[in-house]
Amino acid sequence: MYDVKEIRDDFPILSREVNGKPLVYLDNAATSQKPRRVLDKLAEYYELHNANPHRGVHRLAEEATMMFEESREKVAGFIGAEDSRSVIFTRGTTESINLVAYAWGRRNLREGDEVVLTESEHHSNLVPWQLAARDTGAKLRFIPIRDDGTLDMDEAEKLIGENTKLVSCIHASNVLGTVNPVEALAEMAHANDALMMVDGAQSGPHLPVDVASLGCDFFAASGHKMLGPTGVGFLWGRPEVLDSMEPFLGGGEMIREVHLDHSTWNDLPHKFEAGTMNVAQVVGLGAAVDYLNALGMENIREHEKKLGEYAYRRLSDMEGITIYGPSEDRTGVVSFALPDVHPHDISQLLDEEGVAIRSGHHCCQPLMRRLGVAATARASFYLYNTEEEVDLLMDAIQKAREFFGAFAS
Ligand code: 7TS
Repeated sequence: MYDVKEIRDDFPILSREVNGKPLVYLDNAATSQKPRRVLDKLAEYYELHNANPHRGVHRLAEEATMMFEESREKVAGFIGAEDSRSVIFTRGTTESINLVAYAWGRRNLREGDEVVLTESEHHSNLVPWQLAARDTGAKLRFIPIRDDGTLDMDEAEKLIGENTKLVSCIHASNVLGTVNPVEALAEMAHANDALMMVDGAQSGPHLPVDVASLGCDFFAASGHKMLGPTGVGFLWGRPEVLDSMEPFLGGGEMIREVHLDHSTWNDLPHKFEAGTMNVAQVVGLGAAVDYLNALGMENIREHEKKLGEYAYRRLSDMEGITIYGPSEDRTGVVSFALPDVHPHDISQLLDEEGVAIRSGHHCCQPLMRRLGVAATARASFYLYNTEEEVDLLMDAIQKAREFFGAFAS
């Protein structure tokens, strides 16, 4: 049984107040809150086990190594990766994509090659490829979105061709709530001997993910959006592709032998984990994965889908409001705009009611241009949000409307 009241009790921050009102936290696409189990794990790690893993034979170093590697196994299981050596810990999605853009992109792209992205990418799946394209002479191509926020797959079919070397795409949008058909894109990429990368920042925390059935070659996600600490995320890569790549960062731990004039590389995953990692955060991410598994990703998806649809329905009933993104098959991310009110003003007024939403371009400036706006207001739900919170959001929006209505007249 999915008992949201019980779940909320696991998250200490959810019982605090903001401006004298109970916190209604609806900025989960930016970062999630953390259950006590994760917070306790961080404290336990530092209080009892802290050491530099992989480098010592003393007891603490062994315990730290074991906890670090256990997290890798947990993340691998969570995304259906057969071989845990194919899970590389990074600082998050942004670093994971940069790793691929540097370690794979700089070596494999050349003039005439194309990297296919979409119009709805977060800047972190766009700027690294702009930099790689600038360095290699490769070109970027973009799959357009339809007016409802879904990808134009007919255009995708035309764009992905013999010059394509990589297709990289968000799995779920942080603005529109769209879930992209990455399986179909992976098939198109592979039919052209190209690789497929999936930005899973907004899917890993919210949808059951199985990298084998997605058919991708790389999958990136951030721990802090899936109940884990900040400063940790991961890149999964198909082992043979990771094996064929040169390192990203050089330093300790990623080497086998170092001479004054050259070095050789460690095996996976260590080849891509230079220097002392965010060990406590990696361990905390393992505890977050345990928490998600205990609830069940199918149940979490179901809960958020219901909340997203309920919020979409309630917002649609409001006169004059614009809601961005598809009306069906959406995640718990809902972007909207009120006539004649700047999204920043909406979120500021909502904050006075204790309701935390986000406004801005959400690191998707090209998408904002495509939508013809500078910014949107965005509510994003997670496993601990409730229908009552959607109602509080609606009450707060109504209040904001009345305030601006009175102000305008
Ligand atoms: N990709 C997508 C689709 C995202 O939504 C985000 C963060 C990132 C990549 C980058 O993740 P990071 O953990 O490396 O920073 N999205 C948001 C957001 O929507 N509001 O704040 C951060």
